[in-house]
Amino acid sequence: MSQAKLTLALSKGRIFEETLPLLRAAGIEVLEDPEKSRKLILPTNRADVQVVLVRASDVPTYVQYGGADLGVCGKDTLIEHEAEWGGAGSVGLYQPLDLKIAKCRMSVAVRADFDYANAVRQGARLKVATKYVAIAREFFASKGVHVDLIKLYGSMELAPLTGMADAIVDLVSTGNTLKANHLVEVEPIMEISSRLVVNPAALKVKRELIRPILDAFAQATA
Ligand code: PRT
Ligand code: MG
Repeated sequence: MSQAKLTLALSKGRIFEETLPLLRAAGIEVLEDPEKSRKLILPTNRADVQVVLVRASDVPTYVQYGGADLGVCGKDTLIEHEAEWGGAGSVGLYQPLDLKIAKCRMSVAVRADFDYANAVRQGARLKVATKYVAIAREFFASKGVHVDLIKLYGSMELAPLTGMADAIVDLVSTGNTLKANHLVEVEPIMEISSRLVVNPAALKVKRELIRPILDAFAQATA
């Protein structure tokens, strides 16, 4: 009888690196280094577990459609993915654990010479560039601030510098990127960490494979 195989979706970089210790706690060793290999499917020490490497923003999609049984992605990515599908809870992804890895915060930043507080006080209409349009829309709506959102896919820092936007909404961890581009953080929006997401059908069908991993991850992040 062919054995069921478990597929875990991860993105290269910080999420892969920071998930490795959790996998190890579950007795799983990834056998290849994604920075050295061009492979997109990585074997592990367990014949019944494999890792697939996808873009960070594609992790929820892979798990939703069953291309992977489970995955790890930032809360930012999850919120934006769910917004595309009609809001929180609409996608039906099971989110059992905050893994407390790849931590950062979502913030508003502006050019050092832009008086954000004053612009908000005056009720000015702000041009805001971001990759995180759902989070930005919800945040400014809750403040009653009118914004024109400009969707970008990266290098948000450039938007205020070129005059295209008054502000950006982006992730900040050390603050070095903002500093290097003469931007200042003016308002935090939310704390971000990475979550485990599980396909609900997989959880039923592959329960005996998934359950011990959930338990080991829960213990390692407690
Ligand atoms: O890079 P790609 O377009 O493929 O996707 P991605 O940027 O979503 O992936 P990746 O691997 O960069 O980030 C994956 C997840 O890590 C994000 O979804 C966040 O949940 C989390 N994370 C944690 C971060 C950061 N910290 C972070 N600092 N993601 C991005 N950054 C970027 C930030 O956007 C900014 O450009 O790093 C820069 C700021 O860092 P500091 O240290 O200079 O403040
Ligand atoms: Mg990135």
